[in-house]
Amino acid sequence: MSQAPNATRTMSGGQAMAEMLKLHETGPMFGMGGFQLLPFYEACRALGVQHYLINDERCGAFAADAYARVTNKPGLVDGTLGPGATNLATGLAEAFNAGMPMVAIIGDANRQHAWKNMTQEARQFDVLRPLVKEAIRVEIISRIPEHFRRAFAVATSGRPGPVLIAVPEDIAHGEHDFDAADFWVDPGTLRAQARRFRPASEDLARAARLLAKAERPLILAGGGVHISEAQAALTAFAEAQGIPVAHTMSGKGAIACSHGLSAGVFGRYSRIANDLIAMSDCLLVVGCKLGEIATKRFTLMPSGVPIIHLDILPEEIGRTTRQDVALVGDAREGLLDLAVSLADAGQRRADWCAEVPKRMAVWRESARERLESIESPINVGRILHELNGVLRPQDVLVADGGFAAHWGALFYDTKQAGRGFVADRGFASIGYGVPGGIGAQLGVGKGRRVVSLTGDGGFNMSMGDLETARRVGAPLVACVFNNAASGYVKALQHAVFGPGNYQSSDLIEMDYAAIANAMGCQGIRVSDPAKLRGAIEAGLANTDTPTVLDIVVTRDPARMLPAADNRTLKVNKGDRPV
Ligand SMILES: Cc1ncc(C[n+]2csc(CCOP(=O)(O)OP(=O)(O)O)c2C)c(N)n1
Ligand SMILES: [Mg+2]
Repeated sequence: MSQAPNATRTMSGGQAMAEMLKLHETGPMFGMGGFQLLPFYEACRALGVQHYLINDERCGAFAADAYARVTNKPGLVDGTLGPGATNLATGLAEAFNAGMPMVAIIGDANRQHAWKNMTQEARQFDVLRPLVKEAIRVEIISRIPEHFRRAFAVATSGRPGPVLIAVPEDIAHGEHDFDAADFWVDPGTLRAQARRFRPASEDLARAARLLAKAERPLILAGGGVHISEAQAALTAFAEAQGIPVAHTMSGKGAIACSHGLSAGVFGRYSRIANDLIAMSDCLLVVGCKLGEIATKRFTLMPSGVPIIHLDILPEEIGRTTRQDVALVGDAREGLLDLAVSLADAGQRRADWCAEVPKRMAVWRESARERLESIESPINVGRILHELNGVLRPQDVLVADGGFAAHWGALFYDTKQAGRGFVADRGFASIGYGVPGGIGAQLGVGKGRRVVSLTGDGGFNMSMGDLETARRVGAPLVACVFNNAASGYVKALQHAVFGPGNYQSSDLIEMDYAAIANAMGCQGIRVSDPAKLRGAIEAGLANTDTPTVLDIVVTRDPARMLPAADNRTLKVNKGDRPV
């Protein structure tokens, strides 16, 4: 009996790529074209796959990263052969270190002529390989559907991360009779967290025993809580067990900052959390790498106190800090499992929990001078104070890689659990504020507003993409901390080498409001702290164009940091460095 041949679909490699993206129900893609991927661009147009031109591929990767942070859907970015591809490096490193799902497509040389001094050729695959979770080069056109499924599966499962797909020109432009049945997707891999798994039962039992007998336990929450969408489970667990929650910069919003059990950020900067760590008799670390900043360069975690570490990546546990119990699994599932193993203990620990609002009130009093400062140039603390007053629970604050993120982490209060604070702490590059704001704003939609904080140096790096923000209809409000300096660097030079000893850390004072206005955006310069709130409100009220608030902040390098940076303290041999 003759068998009917499988139905085929004749299409270009580029068409097959766009078709696979459409099937994966992806959000917007950011990129800049070149010859190699043109059939893919044409297919995106024809199929209605949303694609936005960006003015710098690094910004494209940042926008994709921020989009992924607020949606947990893979961010999408592309770059053309050569400089387009290599420009992705910083953004890929961010997504890799932060565990953000991303699919990055790069054009590659036509294999008929590759490595014969083709224009724009370089060992780009080798450059990007260490910065991604998986790198796939398409060598056989018929395998495009399989490779795209694989890319989404890798990007969204385990610790999510970026996946690189390199597509040679002849593959993108070539035609093939694809097997129609090969155009399918696994619906379990459209977004993170895919493929959840739970910790081993004997490890859960050991963890539950330690927690049950603890009198002053503390949860240390990292960005993994957001990737796992474990915020509700974590809040319920903390309430039922009577356990305060401290968070890293990426973990802000694991529990609402306004919640009575929120102890704020821990690590290099802290309100009360570092003190609570010192007082605690059992630490439960959830979805957190315990890296340099979270641990104050590996000095913060007390010895002799039991530590339970729940993480989806087994090899991350114990990497920086000794632990007593390793719980390998998804944060949400692990917390739900722990919850059923433990009797409620909220009442028993009421005194311990009461420490949090009590200490927080003392901290707030000590911070009042910065939060309510009337000084001009403006104190950055005052900006955060106004944002705390104006932003709604569903809004998102994005922070650039410099000290904007540190001020934001320390002083900003989220009003509901969730990723309401987005900071590029995977790689901490400056230049994230504008593109991160674009990606976040497109991710959350216009009903929610996005404010981004950036230094003038970071803004200088990426202000070309204000044009993108305007074109794609992302009305973010970018607050530029205008200190006419590479401020973090100047502040560190001040602390380490002494007043006056600054090298290559001054900038010309620019009028960013005028620049924004000239770019067709709303620009407002603010030098009077009393006018801050009105300016922020004017920005939020404008959903037609992006807004730039050019905020003149302190020029004094002794007062730029939110608190002392432990790396600058003079240390004598034998002393602890903090
Ligand atoms: C791409 C990149 N280069 C250098 C750094 C090191 N760095 C950290 S903060 C900072 C100062 C940035 O200046 P600005 O954006 O004006 O922020 P400010 O600290 O003045 O608020 C620098 C250079 C970095 N994080 N990223
Ligand atoms: Mg600056």
